[in-house]
Amino acid sequence: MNDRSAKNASPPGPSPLGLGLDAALAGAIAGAVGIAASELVAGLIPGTPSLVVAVGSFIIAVQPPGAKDLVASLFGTNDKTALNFAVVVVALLVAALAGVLGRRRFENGSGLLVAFGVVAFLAAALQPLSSPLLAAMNAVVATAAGIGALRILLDAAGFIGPVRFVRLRLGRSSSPALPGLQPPAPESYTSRRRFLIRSFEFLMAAIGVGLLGRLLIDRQHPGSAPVSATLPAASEVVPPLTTDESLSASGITPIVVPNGSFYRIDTELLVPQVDASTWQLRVTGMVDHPLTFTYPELLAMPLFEQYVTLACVSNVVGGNLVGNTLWTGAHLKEVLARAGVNSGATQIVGRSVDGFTVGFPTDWALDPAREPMIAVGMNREPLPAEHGYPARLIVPGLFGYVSATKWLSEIELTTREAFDGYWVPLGWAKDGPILTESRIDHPSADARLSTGPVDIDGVAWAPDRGVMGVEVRIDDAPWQAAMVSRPISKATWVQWWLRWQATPGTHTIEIRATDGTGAVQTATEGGPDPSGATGHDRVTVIVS
Ligand SMILES: Nc1nc2c(c(=O)[nH]1)N[C@H]1C(S)=C(S)[C@@H](COP(=O)(O)O)O[C@H]1N2
Ligand SMILES: [Mo]
Repeated sequence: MNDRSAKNASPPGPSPLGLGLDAALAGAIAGAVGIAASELVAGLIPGTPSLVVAVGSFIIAVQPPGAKDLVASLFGTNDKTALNFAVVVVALLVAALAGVLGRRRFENGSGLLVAFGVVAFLAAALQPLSSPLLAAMNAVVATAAGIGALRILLDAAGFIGPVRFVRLRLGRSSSPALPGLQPPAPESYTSRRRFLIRSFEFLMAAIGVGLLGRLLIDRQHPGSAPVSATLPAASEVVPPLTTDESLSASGITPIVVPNGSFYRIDTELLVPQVDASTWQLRVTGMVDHPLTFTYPELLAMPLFEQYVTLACVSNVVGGNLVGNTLWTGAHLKEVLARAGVNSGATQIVGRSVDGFTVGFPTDWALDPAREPMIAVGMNREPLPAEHGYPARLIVPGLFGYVSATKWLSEIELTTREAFDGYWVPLGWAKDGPILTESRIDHPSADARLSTGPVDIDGVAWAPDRGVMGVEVRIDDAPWQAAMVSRPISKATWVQWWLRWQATPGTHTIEIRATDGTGAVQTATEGGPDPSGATGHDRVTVIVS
């Protein structure tokens, strides 16, 4: 009746479903070849965008307002890998469809791959720092490689063009059945085997080339500062920490987090590499004297040091998107004073080279009790690229999303009404003061413990109101005060510790902090959106 039933009727041939699967497999592998080729080109030729990254960035950029939950979890390191992975999987599915379409008319399949290449090109060309020419070049390479592979694989599967001919030829030459042992394999079986071997070879090649490309791409985007970068000594330095400013309980979260373990959150799939020799920081908007700083000019400003705890609004209760470190930088207030802020300028907007933006109240920054900074150093080293090299904002007391602009390129003075930072239209609060939070680091959830003394410890923070105390509760027993490290400043977290005499059974450990104003951390669970997560951290342990 139709093609399908005709095929069904011929007994030795593969089923239509089998044929469809072969075609889909051919398409998916052709897609893998195309993606691998594009990754290699991006890895070999600096400045060429990775198409996978471009499509991922495009998805990040077009997130519809209200996609808060997706967004809340999108930007950790693992989530970046997950997004790249998802882009590849969807691309392979589209390519599989191209294979199915191409088995009857090759042009339909190759047409779909071309369309896909165009989409990838547009996504790449739209990226703020990309070269459209290199993007186009890479999209052409990827599409050509994909179409070439599709042609070869569909041929090998016996679908198109010189198919029958190729099939017969391959079928004969490749089946040197051992004399006397077996009858020659049926032609379709042999050619299918050929096809599967070919597919496997292409798949292995694609994986190898793709991983090599990925490796080269990652090497172009290190998280560290360039090796040539050096940081001048600050003119105002902090004294070494006193012994009571950090607790010595073994395994406790360090009071100062090393650069390599500091959490990273941003919208970039690859760490932006800013050339400090051409980079400039501009101070614009409602000021008397717009200013421009080169990197050497910024480093020549009086630099100071301070410990500040930075936290992410999307951190969940008990989460690790928070860290305390020693920042070095220029006084934002001094830069603003030089520029001469106009009286109506109620908002400070930070802009990044990558287009990311923040906004926070001018009053917050000018409050005599705090010292916001244009940071250039972290733990007395140049800012690592993944934390904003060459310069970023650090504003004590505010969540990163409204303040801590990495790869800072512009500070604009405007009004609160005139502009909303990147995350505000996506459903996060316009104001982002860090909430009072505390976290149990030990014991871990569901730990099995022995009866007797157990160390309970963790960190608590309430920048920049400060932490006054931390209390622990075991089951329904009264709250008891934990030992707390002496706060380095109101802008930093503290460590807390309590020794507990564990008794057999299942127990719940709960924690709460009191901030510098005397306000006790709320037990009401909420967030993280729009203003940060609330509620007490709790772990359940089993003691025997
Ligand atoms: N350019 C840029 N700066 C940014 C972001 C970003 O996506 N792009 N994310 C902000 C957010 S949400 C946080 S929590 C902090 C995290 O800084 P870190 O990665 O150094 O810990 O950076 C802020 N600065
Ligand atoms: Mo964040």
